[in-house]
Amino acid sequence: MAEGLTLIGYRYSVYTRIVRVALIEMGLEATYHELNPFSSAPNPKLLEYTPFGRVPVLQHDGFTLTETSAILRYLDAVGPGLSLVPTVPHQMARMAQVIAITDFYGYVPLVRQVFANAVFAPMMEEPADPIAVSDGLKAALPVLQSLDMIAAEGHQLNGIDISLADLHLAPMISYFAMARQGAAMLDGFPALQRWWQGVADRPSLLQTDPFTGP
Ligand SMILES: N[C@@H](CCC(=O)N[C@@H](CS)C(=O)NCC(=O)O)C(=O)O
Repeated sequence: MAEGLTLIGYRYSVYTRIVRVALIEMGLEATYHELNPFSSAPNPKLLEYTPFGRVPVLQHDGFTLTETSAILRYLDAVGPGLSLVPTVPHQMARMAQVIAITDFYGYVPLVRQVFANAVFAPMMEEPADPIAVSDGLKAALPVLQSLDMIAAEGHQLNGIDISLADLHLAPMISYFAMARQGAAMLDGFPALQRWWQGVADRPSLLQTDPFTGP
C-alpha cells in the first residue's frame, strides 16, 4: 500500500475527480487538500506547486506530480492491485488514444463550454454563455464520434476490462451528460452510451460526485 499520498484538488474540478476515482478503484487513500484554481487572481498557494496554477497536484514522499494522466500512471505503479494499464498492444494503444482524445479534444467542449454554461453556472446562479454551449456541442460531436468508434470496436470502453481510459473519460462524460443537450447527443452514440450506462453507477463515480457525494 502506498502510504502518505496527498492530493491537492478542487471539489468541482473534473480532473481532480479523475484522480479521486482512480484512488478508489486502485484501493488507495490520500489526504485531501482543497484549493480553488479558478479564483480571479492566480492562487499563490497553487503556484508554489505548479506554475500552471491548475489542479490536481499529487504529493508522495517529497515527490510532487501534476498532469492527471501522469498521476494515474504513477498511482497505477505504486498501488497494491493489478495494473489498470493493459499489456495487449491494441488495448494499450487505444487506452492512450482515449486519454489523449479526452484531454486534447474533449475537456474544453464537454466540460468548460457545455457543462460549465448549461449546468454549473445556472446551478450557482452565475452568468452563463449560450454561445459557448452551442460552440461546445459542435466541438463535442467529433469527440463522441471517435469515442463511439472505439467503444464499438471493443478493445477499450467495452464495459468489461476497466483501464485508465475508463477512469479518465467517465468524469468528463458524467458532467457532459448532466446537460440536457449533452445527454441527448450521447443518445446518438449507442456504443459509447452503452459503455457509459455500464460505468455510471460504479461506486468510485457515485462517491466522487461533487453534487451528491460526501
Ligand atoms: N492538463 C492538466 C489539466 C488540469 C486542469 O485543467 N485543471 C482545471 C480544473 S478541472 C484547472 O485547474 N483549471 C484552472 C484554470 O483553468 O485556471 C491535467 O491533466 O491535470
